[in-house]
Amino acid sequence: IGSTVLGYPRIGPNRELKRALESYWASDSSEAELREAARRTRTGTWRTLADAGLDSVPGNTFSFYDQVLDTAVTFGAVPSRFSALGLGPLDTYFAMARGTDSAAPLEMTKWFDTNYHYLVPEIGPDTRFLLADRTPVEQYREALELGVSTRPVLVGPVTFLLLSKPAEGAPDGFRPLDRLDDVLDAYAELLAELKDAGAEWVQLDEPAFAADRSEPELAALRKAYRRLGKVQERPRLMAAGYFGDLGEALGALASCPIEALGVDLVAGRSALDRLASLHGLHSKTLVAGLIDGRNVWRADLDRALTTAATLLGAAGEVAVSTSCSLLHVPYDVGAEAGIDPQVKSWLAFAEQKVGEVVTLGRALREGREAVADELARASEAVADRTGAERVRNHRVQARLGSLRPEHVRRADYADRRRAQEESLELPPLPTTTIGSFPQTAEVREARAAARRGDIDHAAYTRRMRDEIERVVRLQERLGLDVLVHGEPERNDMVQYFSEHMEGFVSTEAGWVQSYGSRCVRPPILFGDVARPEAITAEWATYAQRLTEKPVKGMLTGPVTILAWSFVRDDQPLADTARQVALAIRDEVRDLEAAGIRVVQVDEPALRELLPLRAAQHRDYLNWAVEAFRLATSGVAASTQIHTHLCYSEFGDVIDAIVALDADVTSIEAARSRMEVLDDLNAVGFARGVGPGVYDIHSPRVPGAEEVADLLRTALKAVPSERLWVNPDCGLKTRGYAEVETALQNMVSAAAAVRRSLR
Ligand code: THG
Ligand code: ZN
Repeated sequence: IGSTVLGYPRIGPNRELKRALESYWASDSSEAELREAARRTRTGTWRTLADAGLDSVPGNTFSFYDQVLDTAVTFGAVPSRFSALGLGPLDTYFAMARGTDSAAPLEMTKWFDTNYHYLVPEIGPDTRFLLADRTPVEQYREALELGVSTRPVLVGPVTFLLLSKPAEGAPDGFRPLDRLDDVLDAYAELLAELKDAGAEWVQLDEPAFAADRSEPELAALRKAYRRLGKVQERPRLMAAGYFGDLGEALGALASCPIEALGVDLVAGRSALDRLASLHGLHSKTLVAGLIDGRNVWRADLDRALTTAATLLGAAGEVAVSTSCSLLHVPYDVGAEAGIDPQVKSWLAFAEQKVGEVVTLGRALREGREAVADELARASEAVADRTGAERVRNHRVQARLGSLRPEHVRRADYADRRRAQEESLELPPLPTTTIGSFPQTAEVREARAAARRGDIDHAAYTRRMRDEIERVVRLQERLGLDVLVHGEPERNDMVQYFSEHMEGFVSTEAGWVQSYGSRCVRPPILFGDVARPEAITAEWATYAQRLTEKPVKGMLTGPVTILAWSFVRDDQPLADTARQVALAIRDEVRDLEAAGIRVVQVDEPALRELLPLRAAQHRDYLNWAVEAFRLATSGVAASTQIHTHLCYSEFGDVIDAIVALDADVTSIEAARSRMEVLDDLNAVGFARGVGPGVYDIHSPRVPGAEEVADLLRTALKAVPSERLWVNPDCGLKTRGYAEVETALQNMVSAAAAVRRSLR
């Protein structure tokens, strides 16, 4: 294998695939045009990777939407509500991803601890597994025609089943993993066809084993790779685990009759010591994941080589690779004209990381001298970053050094409550929104024009103020109790704050796929974080001057800012979190000083950064909670702190939600019929809570009676003094027509239930 990468971005260097998909979905282009655009992005990737000099080029890394969905479709796991639609293969595939009028899409959820989201296959006792789709074989042939013999990459059979959920109607106790034997038959058939087409290697990804796994699950892993290893005519097999230390799965895989094992030596560096004595590795190729596939820093190639050298005796052959697929980083740092040259010299995106792997591969084969220049330049970049003055802010460091326990403590809740009642004079069941209002074309256009320099600062401010005034008037007309300014000035909640803080740079083209055709542009946090001046006070106070009702200031919390950025790797995440928290703390205090009485600090990504292994949960939750409290405890008892958390699956973080000590927490709940309230009660949560009363992710507008029903359900779990009324999430992605009606219904439902309280 020599040198390789585990996977590559696929949306296109200029998001060509995104455009092609969205145009096809809008019926503005044909299937043939979409397929042609897809073929071009694949060709580009294969050329890039082969020309760069990788010894083994990954194949099948393209996807029209998601690689887990691809796996389900390849092996025939298409639920009948989609196959019954009678659509062609591609439209059936998109129906599973996006739903249709009559068929709800597959559920979408986070891909381990990344910001990528995959579609959850539905597997039942009756799912008929077979080799239903031969895309991996076809793409192997397509690359071969260009002269590249690729190593097709597939989601491994055990991870595939572990990520699936039982289909509706499956009997109690059924687990998708029960179907392992049948799935293995289908994988075996695909392996044989790939062999027949000429493939020498196939990569099977098993990242599920970077998380805690039970003994039966480990047994399933052993069984799977013994079975696949014994397939008569097959390509050589490489099993790859990433996003952490594979723990016991490492030994399980090493004992199986496969030819290579890919390990993540960045997130899973702790496995290093055990590799030397790993039984079974001597007859295998160890694919050492030494280049970080999830972050954007240039590697210390010298250190990586030293690590690789220590492994030479442990395995039959040592190859070098990225720690995981490069799907999680942007294409090319060379496309960035706006990043400060010094910071830019510290960065490596996907293309640059391929170069790093090639250099390591040559060094292993030909000796360090053969790549002396590359190694020297890498060392210089690393040393320059370590020594750079601009990474350090002595004032911030001194401030961190002087933090005391009282900096993370607020007044007693009872006192806060009294002071806030007096200050805010809210009715029972107060109504509010999560913060953002629909982003109209005019608002986007104004932001773009300001960026291009087509309108000056004064004109931009006027346009934003007009929008804020419109949104405030609308909320007054609707009769909401706590208003927001609507956030017209923000693109993405993390991008916006990073652009106004020191210690970050932003990219112009650094898009990373989040799900389907949707991308984000994570900011790069390279140095000590500081906030030179107030960021949001101007907009919030403008809104507050327009109304007697309290206006809620809207901020993003420290954990979410870290989760959705590329973060420096030269100090513990907890330290970086504290710096971001101090910046937010200043912002909260500035809002208070400007007369804002309610401040919301959102932490939608609190669950996202939770480590994959339970043994590390407590440490993470401690610093995450502390960072939130540091950000929010600098204000008077009378200032009401809100927070908002998206997504469900709160189970693992529910104690942390209590520990945040926010006065009011809004949380997703409409789809689970308010069940989250019982969960909160069970852990002694006794603060204000706003369980979302309607699902903003769907265009459906709920009726007032339906919302009132939900509120009555909620009142069984929460006393009226603590219950708030709000949607599930921000309204940014919705249109005004539906938002107005939905909020109107929400407000009248609150009024009706309020009347029945008296
Ligand atoms: N911001 C960031 N990360 C996130 C979210 C976010 N991760 C989790 C979740 N929210 C992911 N959801 C989305 C939803 C919409 C889009 C991206 C991620 C999206 N992106 C635009 C697109 O691809 O067309 C680009 C937006 C832009 O122009 O900046 O619609 O909210 N950081
Ligand atoms: Zn949300």
